[in-house]
Amino acid sequence: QASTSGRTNECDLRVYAVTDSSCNAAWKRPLGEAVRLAILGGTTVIQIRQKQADGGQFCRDAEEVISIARKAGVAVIINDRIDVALATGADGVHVGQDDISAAAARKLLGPYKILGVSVKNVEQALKAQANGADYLGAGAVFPTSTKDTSVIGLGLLSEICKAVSIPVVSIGGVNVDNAGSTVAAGCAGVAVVSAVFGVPDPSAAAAELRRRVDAALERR
Ligand code: TZP
Ligand code: MG
Repeated sequence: QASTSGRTNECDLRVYAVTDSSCNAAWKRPLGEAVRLAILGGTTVIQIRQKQADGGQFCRDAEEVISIARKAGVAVIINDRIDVALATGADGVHVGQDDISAAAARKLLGPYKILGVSVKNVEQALKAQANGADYLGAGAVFPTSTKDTSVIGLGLLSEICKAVSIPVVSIGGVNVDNAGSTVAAGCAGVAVVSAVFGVPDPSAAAAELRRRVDAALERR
């Protein structure tokens, strides 16, 4: 990724779709098909999150998603697995607070891969930024059944956005109805699992999310 504004590893974070094997299974949609539909609707970045897959399957899935996404100019971020990201030539990695540290991830990735870090408060956000994160995922902002995690709400989300200079995406229970409120709170985009992959029409869902995010960005 070339730098366009002094910061390295820019990435269009407006509609950030995170894959989840359970959503794809529920709708009997193969991963590649789900990703194709999400991108067709206007998804700007894809994260592959395979909590169950072993390394081999994760690499094959990543290669397939990368080949689909590259043609559309959409970045692909790998959840947790730096080895999978490096082996497949993905655009970057996303790590949580219990994964390998942001500092270690940055060291392993080198300067030119995108590094995202999950945060729940201002302290974690500032630390991740200092340790080389390119963007933050803050949440869960709203209640969600996709992941067993605590809810931070819009107030804390806004504090996190104000505290850092890197972009923040909202995650957790984000949908078309509340996406705009997280952008109003300072987010550069929204990260979703079920709002795109857990619905009958991922393409239409991504398109509506994109409209809501773009409209909220316009109003800022
Ligand atoms: N991290 C914080 S909440 C969450 C993750 C991965 C789940 C988001 O899923 P959904 O379906 O968009 O609420
Ligand atoms: Mg993780």
